[in-house]
Amino acid sequence: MHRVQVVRADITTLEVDAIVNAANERMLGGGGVDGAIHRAAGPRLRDACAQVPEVRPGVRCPTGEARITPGFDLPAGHVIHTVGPVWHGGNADEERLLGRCYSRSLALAVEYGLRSIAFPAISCGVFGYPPDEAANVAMRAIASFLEPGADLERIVLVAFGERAESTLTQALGAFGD
Ligand code: AR6
Repeated sequence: MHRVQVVRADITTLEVDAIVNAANERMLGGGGVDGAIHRAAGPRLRDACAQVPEVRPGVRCPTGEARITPGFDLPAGHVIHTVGPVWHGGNADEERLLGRCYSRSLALAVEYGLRSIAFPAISCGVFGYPPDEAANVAMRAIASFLEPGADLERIVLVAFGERAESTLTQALGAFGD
């Protein structure tokens, strides 16, 4: 896991090939990190999102999947939009769906030839996923993705605050190097 690091930051400031957005299925913006990314990327991001085809009415990106757009005014070249599960107590397939957010986002990054990617704590805000459990899911998904030797050079887990930083650092530490 030497390619994985925890960084305390506002994800919209990071100079990486892609930042991941914790979006919703409509993909037209929202609150939390989604709102911050849309504000920093400028209105062209919403236009690009609107052009992503709907898979069913009102759904551009189903929960557990990912879509990619340019980053426009962001320092990051791309935004990978993924939709985490809403926490319903842990027995509603949340863990599998959250893991898929990470693996699908990483797969898209590799497909586009990207070398660095930064993730926020998907589902850990409005969607209510317990941050310590989510951090372990994230590490497991990343570790199993990296095993086959994917080309990614740098995977950043963004901590938005001190508590998030210690949660993520602890989860990463449990995986060793
Ligand atoms: N940089 C990094 N992390 C951030 C930032 C930032 N600028 N701002 C917030 N976070 P949330 P969710 C952290 O609620 O739970 C939206 O309305 C925040 O502290 O943004 O997946 C969407 O449109 C938290 O740890 O995403 C969806 O409807 C984490 O990002 C819904 O919220 C995720 O919090 C998605 O909910």
